[in-house]
Amino acid sequence: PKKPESAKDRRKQISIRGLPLLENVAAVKKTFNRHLHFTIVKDRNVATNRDYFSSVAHTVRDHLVGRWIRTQQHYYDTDPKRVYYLSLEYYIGRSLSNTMINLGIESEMDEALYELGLSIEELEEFEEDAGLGNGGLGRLAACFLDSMATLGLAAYGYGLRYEYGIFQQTIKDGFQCEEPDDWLRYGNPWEIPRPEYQIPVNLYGRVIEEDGLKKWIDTHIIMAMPYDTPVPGYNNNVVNTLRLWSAKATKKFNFQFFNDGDYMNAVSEQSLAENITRVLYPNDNYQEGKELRLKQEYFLVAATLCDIIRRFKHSKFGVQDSTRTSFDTFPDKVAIQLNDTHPALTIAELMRLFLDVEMLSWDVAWDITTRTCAYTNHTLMPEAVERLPVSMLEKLLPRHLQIIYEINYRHLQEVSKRYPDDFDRQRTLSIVEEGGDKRINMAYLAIVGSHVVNGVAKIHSELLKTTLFKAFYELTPNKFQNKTNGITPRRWLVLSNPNLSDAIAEKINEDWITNLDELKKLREFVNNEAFVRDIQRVKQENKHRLAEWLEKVYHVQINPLSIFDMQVKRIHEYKRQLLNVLHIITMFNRIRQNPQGNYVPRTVMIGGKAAPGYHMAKKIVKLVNNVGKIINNDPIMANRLKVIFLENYRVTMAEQIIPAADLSEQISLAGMEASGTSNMKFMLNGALTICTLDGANVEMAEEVGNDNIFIFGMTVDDVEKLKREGYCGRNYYEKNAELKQAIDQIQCGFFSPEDPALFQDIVDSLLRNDGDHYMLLADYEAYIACQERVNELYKDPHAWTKKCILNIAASGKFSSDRTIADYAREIWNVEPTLQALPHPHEGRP
Ligand code: IMP
Ligand code: B1N
Repeated sequence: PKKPESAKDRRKQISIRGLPLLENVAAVKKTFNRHLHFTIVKDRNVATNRDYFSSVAHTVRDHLVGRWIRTQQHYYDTDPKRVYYLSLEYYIGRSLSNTMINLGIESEMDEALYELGLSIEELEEFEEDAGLGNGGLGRLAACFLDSMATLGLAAYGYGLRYEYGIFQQTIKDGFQCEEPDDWLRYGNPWEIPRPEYQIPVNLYGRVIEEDGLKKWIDTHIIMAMPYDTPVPGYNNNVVNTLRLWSAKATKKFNFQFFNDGDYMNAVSEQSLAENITRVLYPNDNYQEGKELRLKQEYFLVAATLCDIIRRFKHSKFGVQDSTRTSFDTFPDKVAIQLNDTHPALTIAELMRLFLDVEMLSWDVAWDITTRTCAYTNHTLMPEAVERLPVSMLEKLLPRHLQIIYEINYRHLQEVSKRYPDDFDRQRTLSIVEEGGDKRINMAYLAIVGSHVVNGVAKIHSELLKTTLFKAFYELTPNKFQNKTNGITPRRWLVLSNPNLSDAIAEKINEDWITNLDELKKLREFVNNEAFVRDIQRVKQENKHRLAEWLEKVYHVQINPLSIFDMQVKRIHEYKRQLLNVLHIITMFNRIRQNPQGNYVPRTVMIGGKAAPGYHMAKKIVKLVNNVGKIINNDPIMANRLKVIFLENYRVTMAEQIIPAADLSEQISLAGMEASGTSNMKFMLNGALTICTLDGANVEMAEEVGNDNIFIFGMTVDDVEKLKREGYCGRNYYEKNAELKQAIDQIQCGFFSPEDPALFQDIVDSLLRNDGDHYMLLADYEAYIACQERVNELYKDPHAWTKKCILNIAASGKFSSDRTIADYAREIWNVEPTLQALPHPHEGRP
């Protein structure tokens, strides 16, 4: 096989970026040097690569500024309906390459740096990931920002500026350790602080009534300081804003101490208030129910709504003072999308502002609120549903609790009109859950307070209607919609896989970058031998590059001709990384049993973070590492089987590894994964998928055809049936000798000789009567058989690559542009457009 070329050579031959314009190259060099001098304040004798990175980032940022100001000015002039995406998470990753691509200045930057003797690839490595998210939900928000800007929507992302993002995972002796993600240590060139637009947020206090008006008094005040990050659209001169709030103590904070003259104490206590945005909660699909988390959620909601209302009032043709006094048009000018229930206090806070501040009547306020808000559900997992203790709300947000009670009272009145005397139904539909400790079901609040509720894949949206939200669906069927998730092809193809992008562009030009359905045209070339070879070559180069990197980092020799088999996602029992491990152990045992046999070689890569408090997930990490250690050091396995645990999996690593994948593992128990989005990234990058019929896998199969995807195991209906009949893991264990052997090895310490009982709890979770909620063992046999089908196909590289091409060609549906266009038309009532704004140097229209 061909050796990979140097990074520089590769970049030079990339055609999708076009040729650099010489005068632009000269300008870039000048700007770069100016920033090194005036912004970074270093000369080239002492400047380090990190300084060069900062200088490059500032140079690129300069290209955003004119467009950013112009775009915002344009919104101010034309006063379109604004779309507000509210999310506790934005999993952005790096911004340098993405910005250059969207602005179309990659080749110029490249050439200029080359002429300066620098390599942009090396410098890129100095950018920290903005890891303000846990996994799919946060990354989805980031893809949506890109698509909203690309589709010309007057959209704003609102979130929190965590000082520490998702922890850095290190593996010590096979165990996961967590280290703080101090991502702002060297500054963040993309953010602009806006201290002049700080907003006060209230917490605690009590409610009094005065002249028939409710007043929330004696509150603690914390300031919300906005930091703005530009969000460029692709090739359209649009730059939207992501506004992230940071908690700041007020001058008057702890004024008890100030009054007592205890100045030192007063100042040092300020940091307590600032804890609100200190750190991202590292849980995926799990709600912890901590007070600090509730503070984070309210802090985002309160600051954001204040900003939204300020912008609504003040919009209208060049007048500085408030011009809108009536809120009648609010739902025509404002759409608020709630990314899960995390910002669902929006419903209560909007009502509070309308009732107590703007003095609207309940009915008017409620009508405006529900027509403005829409809620996206991302999970059916019961442990992820936010149910807030009433006691906590009472203490932190007493006025909001009153309002929620009133919302529930009126809602239940409607319910009892619909279903007189059906008290059971009234209880199921209540936002307030009675019982031991009273709780507010935030999902129910979000449904009642929204005009649309959506799931994130077809099967998930159907399940919402028949399970979690059944009663609400029956009450208001028209509220329920589906919006199948998507990913941005800019980051997940153009940026991460330039060679594949080029190979595609060579055949069908570049329209697919903003219209991913165009990829369908590749079907024409599936019998074009030169094209098949091209696609094969690109994949092989990507694999070679990854193999070199893996060998360097993990000191394991990788067979670049083996199947690169990847499962990268948060470690969670429902995602069934353990099923993958059982397959690995089965392969291992087969090879040991018959070392002479002919095996299709595999390199299995598993990566992902376990929530720090999730015991079983951490054990799974340890198991993968231990299994890898035994296998990778067994000479009999040689170049036939290797197992790598990818340490500290994150957005940047995803970009690096996904283009080299042959096989994508999407093996959750049917009905558990709401959508999944890494499945889409692999498909777009020419990997084949082995999957259950869960989440968006179902629609991937629909798009590509069942012959071109490896489906195995129970369907949602099968799972239901088995649950009813009674699942017993032990039965499968007793009946299947290979399965039994694998589990026995885990149990007896084969993979943990230093501590034979180490994995007892894993084995228990699989075999105990009330264990294995995710029914791994029921799918084991089908999974192993399906993996054998994978091997068979891999033996025929030509047939394999054709299926890869058909997968790429069928992945158009999974562009987040399609997702956002659907949200725009079916929820927000705004029209997407690819029409560019004028270039900032052109005159104003
Ligand atoms: P925002 O959307 O209110 O945060 O404002 C963003 C940008 O829109 C500002 O920085 C201005 O460029 C423009 N803008 C907002 N309000 C006005 C105004 O009253 N007159 C002119 N431009 C405005
Ligand atoms: O959201 C993704 C989906 O593709 C995934 O299937 C889904 O698991 C994921 C509480 C969550 N659902 N719920 C969460 C994250 C953090 C948290 O504190 C729940 N993440 C998902 C995008 O739709």
